[in-house]
Amino acid sequence: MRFGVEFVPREPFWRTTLYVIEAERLGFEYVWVTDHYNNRNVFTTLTATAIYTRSIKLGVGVTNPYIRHPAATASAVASLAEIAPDRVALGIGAGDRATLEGIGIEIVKPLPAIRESVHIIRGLLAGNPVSIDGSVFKVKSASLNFKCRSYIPIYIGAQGPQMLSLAGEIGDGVLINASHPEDFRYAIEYVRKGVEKASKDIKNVDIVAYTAFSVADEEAKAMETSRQVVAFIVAGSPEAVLERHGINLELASRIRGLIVSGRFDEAFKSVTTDMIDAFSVSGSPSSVAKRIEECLKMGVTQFVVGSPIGPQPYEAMKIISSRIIPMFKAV
Ligand code: F42
Repeated sequence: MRFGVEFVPREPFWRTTLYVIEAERLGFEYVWVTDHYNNRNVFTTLTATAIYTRSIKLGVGVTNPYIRHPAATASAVASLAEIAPDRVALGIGAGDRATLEGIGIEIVKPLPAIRESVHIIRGLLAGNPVSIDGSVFKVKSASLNFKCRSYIPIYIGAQGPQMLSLAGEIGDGVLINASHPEDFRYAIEYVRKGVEKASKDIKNVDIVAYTAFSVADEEAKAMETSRQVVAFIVAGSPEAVLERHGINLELASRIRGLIVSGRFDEAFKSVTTDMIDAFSVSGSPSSVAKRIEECLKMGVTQFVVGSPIGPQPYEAMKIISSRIIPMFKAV
């Protein structure tokens, strides 16, 4: 099992860079940086971390085909790979609806948009001239003016069934935004469908658990730290997902209403332990290790610890490095 860590570049770049230097020292194999227009830019963040690290893989986790044309994304990742050869991975997804709509960008035909984006990006990175008369992208003839000398695996950030299958079909990997084994059971079934459609071997697809995570020796403290992130996850979760975890729909919609109206404290207070259990991996080292084990059994091949990581992120990364990663080294 590979371990990664996710950072949302909300903090000054030097803090994220220090976290990534520490993550590399502690044995994390991947760092994934999220991409939302209102946070620091994912490519400048990854460039800074590339310069101060030697081996940790640098993942765009994840961009989308609407904020930037796929040909421009190809140029950005190829440029990053020139700075950090053979260390870059590209994650692309439909984009966060609320964030994009906030700047007037509509998510249109997400499935063809992702399929066509991957076609354009893969072609450009391979050094081929690309033309496509797609239902979202029309490209007469595109090519990069420089060679990309690294292979850059393309991961699809996916949650819906059709996107999950598309990820299995065309992706080198899939980043599944979830924290509970039942969600991975559900998701991997669809990924498998796409893998079979492309007559691929699922062993060649990196199945990534992109979790909300919090670990501390004190279970209650770890759980408490996830409360805020879980409130936003509950607010954004489709009813089918809430029902899968037996979450009270009325309470979930109350939390959604509180968040939309900016009454965050009340929203956070309304989060239940069941919600924290369903939408995060939170607790003591032994309880999170048990959850990771369950995800492994579902077919997860990379486990990404996402925000908040723990009450003290540095302490939490040290706990993961010394008491959790070694448990899964051999598997
Ligand atoms: N989003 C960001 O903006 N930034 C990030 O850094 C980020 C990180 C991230 C990491 C992992 C991950 O899994 C997701 C992440 N996301 C991030 C969220 C991601 O960008 C998407 O918002 C999220 O994955 C939800 O999208 P989805 O994969 O579920 O796809 C959506 C669009 C969806 O509704 N899919 C449906 C499905 O079944 O998969 C199909 C929707 C569809 O195709 N509808 C058609 C249409 O044309 O709209 C019509 C209906 C039909 O069936 O044809």
